[in-house]
Amino acid sequence: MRLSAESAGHLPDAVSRPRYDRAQPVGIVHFGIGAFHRAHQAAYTDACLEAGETGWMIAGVSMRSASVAEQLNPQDGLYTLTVRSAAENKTRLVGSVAQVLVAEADREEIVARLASPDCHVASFTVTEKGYCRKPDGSLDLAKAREGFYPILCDALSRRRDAGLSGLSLLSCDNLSGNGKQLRRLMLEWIDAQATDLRDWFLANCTTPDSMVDRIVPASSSADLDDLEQRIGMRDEGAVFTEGFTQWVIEDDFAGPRPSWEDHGVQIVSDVAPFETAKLRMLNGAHSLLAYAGQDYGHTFVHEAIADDRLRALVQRLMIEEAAPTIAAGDGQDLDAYASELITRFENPALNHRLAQIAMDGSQKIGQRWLETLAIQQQRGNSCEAILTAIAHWLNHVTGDAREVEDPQADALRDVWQSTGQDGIVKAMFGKGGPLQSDWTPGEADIATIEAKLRQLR
Ligand code: CS2
Repeated sequence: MRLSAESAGHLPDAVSRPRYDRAQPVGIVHFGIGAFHRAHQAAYTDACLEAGETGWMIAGVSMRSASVAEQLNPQDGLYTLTVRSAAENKTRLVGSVAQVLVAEADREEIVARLASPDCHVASFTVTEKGYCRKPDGSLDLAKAREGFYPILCDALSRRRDAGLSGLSLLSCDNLSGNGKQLRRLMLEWIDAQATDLRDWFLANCTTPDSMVDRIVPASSSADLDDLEQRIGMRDEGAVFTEGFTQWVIEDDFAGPRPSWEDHGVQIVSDVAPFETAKLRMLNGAHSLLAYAGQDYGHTFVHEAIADDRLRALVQRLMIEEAAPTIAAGDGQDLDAYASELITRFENPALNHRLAQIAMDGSQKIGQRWLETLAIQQQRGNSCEAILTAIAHWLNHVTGDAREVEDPQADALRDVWQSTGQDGIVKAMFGKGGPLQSDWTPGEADIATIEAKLRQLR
């Protein structure tokens, strides 16, 4: 039996089910409806609907592949969310997703959904590369043409022409100042393609910054089989996650939104302290574990963090290197945060693959490692753990040991081929290289990274 609105009544009692009427307006269009969104924002929104709010069903948009549409549409948008820890598996049915649309095939419907008076929020988990930035951070217009920009722009023009309100454009990706970046990039698109929209956009739309946090490994077929055994039906859209969840959003909305704050979301005036801590500590440690962990022969995060050598590096990266660069906000305790993170990484039930985190490194390490390096460099400090992490990343992108999944994979390999080991650090991170940042590798940094690389290769 396949999960659907009709079969959901046969789920075991232990699986809690939405009690609200799902035939209600779509208030949110979400770009990038992967596992993360389903375990995070869609779950918070489901809690709002369950509490009796109306008008906040979500239309999910897949930018490229039709696979999520094929998983969820035959199930009437329903899927289960399972929280996993050593102690238990707790499963609930989530009802907040109305449908999944695919960017190219359903373009007109997506624009219509966004241009509807019912819609108030467009949100995004398109991953770092989905913003289509060049190495210098500006918008790559050729790539942007294939992304969400033209769709959103058409929908906003239609709203303006119809005299409707603007939208809150809510980025939920792991970029620093994600809302500010989205705004800058949207304006670059508008300036190039739809100058007449500029003033209306500025006056009517907002782009709140947000920090999102929940570890959501990609679901495997073994996970789905195991779930089927437990719940007695097949759920092709099932997601599996940890108990921890956090969402901090800048209080800057263009119009109505769900009362997410009633369900644990922090609505604040400044997201920066939460976001920098999360990116530089959690994600920074994750990326270190991903590259060094695979070089040390590990497959999963919980295995890598149990390796004393890696654990020591992670601790050093978080506490000695990243934490001192973060201006902690009220009530934020960075030492406590670091030890909570270690405990989360240790979760033996998640099976979070290092290879999943290793993807798209060229888009990630800027906000995860290079910002810390730049700040510490200004202070005259060096960062041994991050430099070690860079050596492992450089080793990874040779493509010799493992397949490299990265939009810049070819460019990175070309740099390796034309440069070789001597000079690789400058060629990658120096002016004109593929990894532009405020960090300029100094002679000592280069020597540290290259010495480490020699041990690896
Ligand atoms: C991970 C993140 O894949 C990755 O790059 O570091 O997806 C991480 O699991 C989340 O940001 C946790 O909130």
